[in-house]
Amino acid sequence: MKNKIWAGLFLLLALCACDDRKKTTAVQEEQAPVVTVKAPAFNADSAYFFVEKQVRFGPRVPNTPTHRRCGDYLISTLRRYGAQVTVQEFVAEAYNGTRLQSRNIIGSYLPTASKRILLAAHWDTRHVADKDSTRKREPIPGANDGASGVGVLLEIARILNTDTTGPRVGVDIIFFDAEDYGIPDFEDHSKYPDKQFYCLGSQYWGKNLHKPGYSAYFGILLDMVGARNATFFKEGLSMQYAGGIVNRVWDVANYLQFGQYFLNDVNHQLGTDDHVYMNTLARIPSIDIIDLKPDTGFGHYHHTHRDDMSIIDRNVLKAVGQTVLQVVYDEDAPVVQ
Ligand code: AHN
Ligand code: ZN
Repeated sequence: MKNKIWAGLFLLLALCACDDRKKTTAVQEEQAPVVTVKAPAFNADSAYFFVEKQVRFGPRVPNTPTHRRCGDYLISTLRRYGAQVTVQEFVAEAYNGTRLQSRNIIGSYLPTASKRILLAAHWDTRHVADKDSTRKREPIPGANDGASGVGVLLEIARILNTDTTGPRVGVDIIFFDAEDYGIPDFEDHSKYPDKQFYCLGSQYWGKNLHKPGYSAYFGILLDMVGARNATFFKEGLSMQYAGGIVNRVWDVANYLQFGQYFLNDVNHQLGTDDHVYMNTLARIPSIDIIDLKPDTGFGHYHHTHRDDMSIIDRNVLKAVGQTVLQVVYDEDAPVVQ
């Protein structure tokens, strides 16, 4: 009788131990791999071409013919790559009362899919070179500040149009206008009302969504994603609003061996950028991939005439484009309603 009890106890302990081991393996199996489906190759030469093409129009400052022509080019290119295109025309009022004729341009893939990813960049360029030492009142080329994000997203549009098999997730590419018309440094800021004059396009869109009730699973904003030696720190506001998405994107970048650009440190918090309004007005958890330097904030080229094609590096466009494309492809899922 005693023996039986001992045997029973032993068996119970053995079972528990065995069960424990099962739990350990189960936990290991549950850890999702970083990447599940492989995205097609992002072509950096093609992205570079799209950046150069925009720069060749000249500065894309609202109310100028070069701005209008470049906008037309973006609309026709998205259409050529099979997107359903919505153009949001609006008039934004600048700090000095100038009425800015503006257009947000939206290209949608799988427009009826309920699970959607939002990818954004601004396409206008700054009207002044206020951080330069010369010709401060002249507009900048905006190769990185403007054209780079749009160039990466046009290449993603080209790929989505070419790849007929996937991913089964809706993608909306939005080019915001009138992002960079903030009050110049050389102006007396106290003369103007205490209002945010950057990001006028995303503020308009946030209050007037291109489709009523529009939402997305998450959003990724690209801002200055093509300069040589770019450093993408985990930006403070992105971490506050959508830290999980930031970590996800950085994990994929590191998995793809782009860790030299995507640094695993939280550093610098922006005053603002379009992702703020994607979060606060559209209520879509959104992050900003933006070239930030630890102490100075932005790169040496920022809001100067140096922001031209000579600072653009295909390797940086590749790192950002391949990472974002991979993140999108990994959201591939049969849509469960
Ligand atoms: C500020 O400078 C406060 N935010 C603007 C972010 C920006 C400007 N991105 C590109 N140009
Ligand atoms: Zn700018």
